[in-house]
Amino acid sequence: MQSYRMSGHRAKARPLLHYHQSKMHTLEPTDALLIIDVQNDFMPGGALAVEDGDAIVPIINALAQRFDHVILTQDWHPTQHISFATTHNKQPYGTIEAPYGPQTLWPDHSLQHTEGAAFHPALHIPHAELILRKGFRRHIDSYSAFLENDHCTPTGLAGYLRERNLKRLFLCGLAYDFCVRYSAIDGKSLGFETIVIEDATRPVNLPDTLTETNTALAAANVSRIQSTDIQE
Ligand code: VGL
Ligand code: ZN
Repeated sequence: MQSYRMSGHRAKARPLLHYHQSKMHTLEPTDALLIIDVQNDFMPGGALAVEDGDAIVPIINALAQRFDHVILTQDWHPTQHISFATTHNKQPYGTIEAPYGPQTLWPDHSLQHTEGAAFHPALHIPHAELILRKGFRRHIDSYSAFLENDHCTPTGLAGYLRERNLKRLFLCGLAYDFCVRYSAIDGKSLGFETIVIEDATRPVNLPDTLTETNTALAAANVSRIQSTDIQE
């Protein structure tokens, strides 16, 4: 955090830098872009559609070109997954009590090896180094790219990043208030500097989830920036 003090009579008053105003970020070789779940089922018309979800695809394509290291995640569920409302004969968007705590129920989505689970066809990141699949255990959902929803089963991503000496993560993708949120918070608590690129993400927007996410990210000291705040 930086603020400007008046020093000497020639100093011109400059506005204080508010905490929510982002500073410019210069990319370093130990940075990675972590792109969460840019899959057909989360696009308009998809099984679990995120409003305007497709608007981020060109932004992410352009962003990715500026990173040496890019990692994609892919939500990847088996049939009868615990997060599917149909598995419990319930309506989507309610909550059940799973052994690991509350679990939101969703329409069937990201079914392994279906068109809905495929990446958006316009996503073009030939140099992506890792595609990490998550949510493949029938009895545990995984919003976070690091830890499944029991908050203890690791996906292996933290070990991968450490072994590759990747220290700072810029997050984007879908959905802001679920998988981006939990990935950012877990990444931060596992010791990575973690930054969310706001214009390259969109929320599902269930009741309260957007404001809860903003509060949770602020509490975890995860910063939020615009893609234009990144300079070469
Ligand atoms: C997601 C709900 C269920 C996400 C995945 O990618 O944010 N949300 N599965
Ligand atoms: Zn899912």
